[in-house]
Amino acid sequence: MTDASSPATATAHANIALIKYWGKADDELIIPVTSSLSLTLDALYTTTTVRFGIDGDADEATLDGEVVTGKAYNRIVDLLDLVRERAGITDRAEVVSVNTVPTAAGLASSASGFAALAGAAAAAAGLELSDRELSRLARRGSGSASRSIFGGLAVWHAGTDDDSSYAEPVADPTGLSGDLAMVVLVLDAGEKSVSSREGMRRTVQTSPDYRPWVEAHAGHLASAMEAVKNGDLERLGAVAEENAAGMHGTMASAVPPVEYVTDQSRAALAAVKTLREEGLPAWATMDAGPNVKVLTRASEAERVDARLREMLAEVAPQLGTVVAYSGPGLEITRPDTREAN
Ligand code: 2P0
Repeated sequence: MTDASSPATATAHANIALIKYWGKADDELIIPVTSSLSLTLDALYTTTTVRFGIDGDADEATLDGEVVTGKAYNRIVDLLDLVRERAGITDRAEVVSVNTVPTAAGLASSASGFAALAGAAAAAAGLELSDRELSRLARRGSGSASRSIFGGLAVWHAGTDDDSSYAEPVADPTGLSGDLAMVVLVLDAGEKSVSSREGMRRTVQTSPDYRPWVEAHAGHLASAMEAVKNGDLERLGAVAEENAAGMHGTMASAVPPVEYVTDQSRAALAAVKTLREEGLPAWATMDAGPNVKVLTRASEAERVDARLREMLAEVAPQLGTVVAYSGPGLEITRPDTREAN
């Protein structure tokens, strides 16, 4: 027996795409143009508690103790509406969310945030959803959140409609995900100048390089999946770097350009290349911001981190780094239910 008014808490971890999602085929349902492949990270996560049935006629939300307003608030309400519709309830909810991001800020992630919200809201409303259904629900909040339902390596199948666009774990016969690490170079912890939503819309509509990138993308994903199957980190790293560079190329030729890459980002990308020349496993990827994420082998991660901090000390004195490893999928707890058992 579930009680729709009892709270539920969910924790979801951030993920970084190795093969990217950039561009929507359907803005409303968040159906992407391309499928994508990601690694969920242990060090970065969001914990969210949702309770339906509060007094008043509006949902309430806080993030790290601050009241959420504006667009961010509206996106939370939209996701709660989907859950209410499905559960057949009209109750307003209280949402309390906490981001855990060590050392430096600026990595607060809509992926972990909407995955945790989807999990907590569904459980608090008494819905029993499969991981695939949770992935589809999280996707409606933020595309990349579909992947944060799962730990380790996850693939988000683009699909063509709400039913067919979901993420799932990638078969990992050699246990490669356990050998992976990501060194996150936090060059700038501030708000990004152009939201990824606006950046991808502009890229799809105006960049002459967008279609060629999409055409190359299927080959990148196939190559990455083959690399995972064979436990081939070198191949995975090389294709991830190529796919991300291509994505940023499409942004550079958008009108006006979507510019996330800074001089410091370029210095970090050059440093990663130098590390490879020194014989260390290191490949760079970037998302909708100036920070550079470096894929490496777990056993080499501390060395890669130390070398990068050394090499970038002069050009980026403010640099903060986070060394992250493969993290778990969505965890849901319902305090009241557990007590009853
Ligand atoms: C990704 N990014 O695959 C890509 C690579 C950024 C660059 O997913 O509009 O916050 O909410 O679906 O998921 C960031 O986009 O965008 C993102 P919406 P989201 O990780």
